[in-house]
Amino acid sequence: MAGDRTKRCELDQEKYDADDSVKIICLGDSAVGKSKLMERFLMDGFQPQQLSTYALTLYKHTATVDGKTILVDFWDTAGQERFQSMHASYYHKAHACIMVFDVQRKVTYRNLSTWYAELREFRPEIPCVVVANKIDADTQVTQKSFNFARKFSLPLYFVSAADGTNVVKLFNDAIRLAVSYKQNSQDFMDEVLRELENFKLEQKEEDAPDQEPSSRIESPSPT
Ligand SMILES: Nc1nc2c(ncn2[C@@H]2O[C@H](COP(=O)(O)OP(=O)(O)OP(=O)(O)O)[C@@H](O)[C@H]2O)c(=O)[nH]1
Ligand SMILES: [Mg+2]
Repeated sequence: MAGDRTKRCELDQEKYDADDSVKIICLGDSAVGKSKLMERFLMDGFQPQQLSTYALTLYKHTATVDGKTILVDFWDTAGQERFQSMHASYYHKAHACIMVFDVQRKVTYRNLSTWYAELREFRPEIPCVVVANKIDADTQVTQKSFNFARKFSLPLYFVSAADGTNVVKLFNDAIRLAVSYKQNSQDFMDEVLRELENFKLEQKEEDAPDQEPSSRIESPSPT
């Protein structure tokens, strides 16, 4: 039971409305190295064994951006086909996206367009970065040009979770992009959601005419 409560609390997405909290999601095919990149950034470690992510893992991180403490939740999902396409709540309130492919497997690069289309369906405006992972296995690949990133004007990072190349830079840039998106968000969907929330609040007030206005919008006091 306590476990259930913790889970609900962890997945409570209202916290992402607070100024100091951002949500960054990770997308890409299975085995491109999404989880290993997270582990490299957060634990500065790399265990080569393959343990495919089951559905969803949340990684928590605290960062300092322009002197301000920011709580970052990284959402890491399974790239396996049996989990595609993802539930809308994975994208809900995300402030940035890290999209990964494996430089050794062309199909994972080709599939970026499918991941990107789904991302844009739910989050039309959030910053997205493209990540070419596993460059330790083929350093020549950094000389290649990858049109996908250019076509959509997305930043491209050549990284390696195995030896750590560019991993810290990638994640720090993604955090900065998420924070700046949050501060300047013009996202149409965000505005629609805000409008809907205000509308619901107004409706509630109309439905409860006997109560004092202040008591209607207060949160329940902690017990
Ligand atoms: N050589 C090399 N291997 C890597 C690198 N990053 C990940 N791998 C290997 O690739 C495999 C898959 O890595 P994961 O991080 O589990 O991949 P994932 O994208 O999280 O996969 P799913 O959870 O199934 O979606 C593992 O065997 C890792 O050891 C890298 O930078 N270089
Ligand atoms: Mg994984």
